[in-house]
Amino acid sequence: MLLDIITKMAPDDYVGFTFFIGYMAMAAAAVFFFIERGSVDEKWKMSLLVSALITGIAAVHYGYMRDYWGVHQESPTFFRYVDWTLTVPLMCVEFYLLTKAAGATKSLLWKLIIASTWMLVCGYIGESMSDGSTGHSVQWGVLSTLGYLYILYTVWLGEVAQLAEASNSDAVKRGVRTLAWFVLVGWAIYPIGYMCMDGGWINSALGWGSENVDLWYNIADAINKIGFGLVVYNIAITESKK
Ligand SMILES: *C/C=C(C)/C=C/C=C(C)/C=C/C1=C(C)CCCC1(C)C
Repeated sequence: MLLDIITKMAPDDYVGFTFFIGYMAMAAAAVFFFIERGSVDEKWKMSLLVSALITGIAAVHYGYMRDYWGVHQESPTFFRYVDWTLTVPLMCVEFYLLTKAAGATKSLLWKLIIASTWMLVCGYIGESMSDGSTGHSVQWGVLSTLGYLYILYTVWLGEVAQLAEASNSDAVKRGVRTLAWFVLVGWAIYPIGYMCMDGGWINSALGWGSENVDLWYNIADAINKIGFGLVVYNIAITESKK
């Protein structure tokens, strides 16, 4: 099956290509973060383990998505959302772990997890039950965005930002600010992909077809999962050298 996909992949199947690259990059990152746990202090090992889990879970799903795309040439929406539903809450865990020493509570963690799950469930309904109409796509897109805005607020101005500011570590302060940029810029790429589906605003206004959905999602995942993990890694290494 896999051999078939490789030998038959069209040279201009750039979406298929990003699934291949995404798979390898996520797998390599997972191995890297896991091994590097050995280079940081005890209290940072959990953060690196979570980075390894995020990229590791993504690698497994990219394996499935690559094959699904190869066979059907269609968006692997189901695997995509299963992956996100596991990995985005884990990114919330990273924010919690980074600000825990400064007083982050479990309730903060749960609020972030609930907001991210809301965001993804609404997005899934928007995509998987799409009837190709703009009404459906916009309605669920807007509902999903409420969850996104809540997370954005929390990491830029709300509890996460305040705790990071109150922490006595420059690495944590700067690191959390960098991660907040990922949420603002990196995560904003996903709605672009979403709006490329049939009935989506970009699809209707600019004529970008639904094949672009996966291209945007794959680019965004590489930035947000590997880049995000590297920022966490950088904080851990800097703090461990003290
Ligand atoms: C590793 C995966 C990550 C960081 C995925 C993040 C996904 C989002 C921020 C998705 C957001 C969406 C909206 C804000 C509105 C339209 C529907 C979504 C789900 C694409």
